[in-house]
Amino acid sequence: MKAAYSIFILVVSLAVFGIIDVCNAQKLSNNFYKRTCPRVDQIVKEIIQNRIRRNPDLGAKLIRMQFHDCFVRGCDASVLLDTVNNTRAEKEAIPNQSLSGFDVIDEIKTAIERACPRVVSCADIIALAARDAVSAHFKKSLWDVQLGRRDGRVSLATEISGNLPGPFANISSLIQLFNRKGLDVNDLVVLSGAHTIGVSRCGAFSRRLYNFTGKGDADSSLDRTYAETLRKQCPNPASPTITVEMDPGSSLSFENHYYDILLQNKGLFVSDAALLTDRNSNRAVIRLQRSPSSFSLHLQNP
Ligand code: HEM
Ligand SMILES: *[C@@H]1O[C@H](CO)[C@@H](O)[C@H](O)[C@H]1NC(C)=O
Ligand SMILES: *[C@@H]1O[C@H](CO)[C@@H](O)[C@H](O)[C@H]1NC(C)=O
Ligand SMILES: *[C@@H]1O[C@H](CO)[C@@H](O)[C@H](O)[C@H]1NC(C)=O
Ligand SMILES: CC(=O)N[C@H]1CO[C@H](CO)[C@@H](O)[C@@H]1O
Repeated sequence: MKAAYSIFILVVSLAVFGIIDVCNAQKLSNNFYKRTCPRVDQIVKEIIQNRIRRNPDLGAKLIRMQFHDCFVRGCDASVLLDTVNNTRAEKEAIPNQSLSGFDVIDEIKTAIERACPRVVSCADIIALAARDAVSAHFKKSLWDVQLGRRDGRVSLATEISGNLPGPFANISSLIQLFNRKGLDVNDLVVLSGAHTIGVSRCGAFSRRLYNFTGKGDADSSLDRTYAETLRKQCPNPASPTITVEMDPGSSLSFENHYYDILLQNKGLFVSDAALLTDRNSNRAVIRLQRSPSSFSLHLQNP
């Protein structure tokens, strides 16, 4: 139950802190568009519901997009901008090559512009769409989204590094990068719980399977049986087009199962496994794992 609430509160804090601290100190509110675009919530919800039927994995795509947006220049939709004048945009950077869902945001933006032109920011649309897509398999919204983010005009591929952690990040650099956004160790552990949904390409972790220290070995912090399974799924280190579920068998359900996996040494990335290597983050993992009722059960029977 605690896990449910923490995930709930902290996913929101990602959205909120991103703008208050990093962006333009604009105050967010629950009724930001009450007069100027009262149907904004409804428009987003309808389009997401339509899309989810064809793409049940849309929640994973959009919450990851929000994470990438918020960690570079605050939650300002800079992740959506295209390259102009040969200055490569965030989209072009390697971590973004596996982002998707841009067409969904475009569809929503088009519908909203028709209803209330030039009022609603793309950053708010990303936040609402991510919430609604993750919540789609539940009977109600999993968290509140406050609105009022303003869009930026700058997007630089060079700003990914130093802001977004990579899958081989150790615990000290994870803590440092999150700290820079006003997020603490507990926030790091809770937000990493988003890896309970979605997939990863082999390339983001296969070094752990084949040649971790340069001696043709596997990462000893990874469960050996699980490593064997992963080698079968990713038969060569690059396997660029193959993806695997990050929370096997449960990658469409948003609950605290990620922490079970972590404690069995089956976290997929070095950055997942790293959460066990620090006293405070380890404690947070155990606390979240012990939560008796799963996220979804709790929310369906409040
Ligand atoms: C703590 C640092 C984090 C690292 C190092 C990290 C890294 C990654 C990587 C490497 C992938 C796979 C991408 C690929 O296939 O190439 C991934 C996927 C994903 N990440 Fe993270 N991530 C982090 C935190 C987060 C956070 C805070 C969220 C959201 C709140 C998030 C949500 C997701 C989701 C949902 C996916 C699956 C996307 C899909 O199915 O397409 N991650 N992450
Ligand atoms: C791109 O370059 C053109 C021509 O040099 C210039 O007029 C325009 O302002 C530039 N656009 C941006 C976004 O920098
Ligand atoms: C963690 O990673 C950072 C950045 O790659 C590196 O500078 C640092 O030495 C690493 N820390 C440990 C304890 O391995
Ligand atoms: C493993 O890594 C080492 C050091 O980087 C390299 O010399 C070696 O060729 C690699 N082995 C394989 C099988 O790729
Ligand atoms: C979604 C997206 O824009 N992906 C881009 C990521 O970067 C590569 C390489 O620069 C582009 O080809 C992709 O289009």
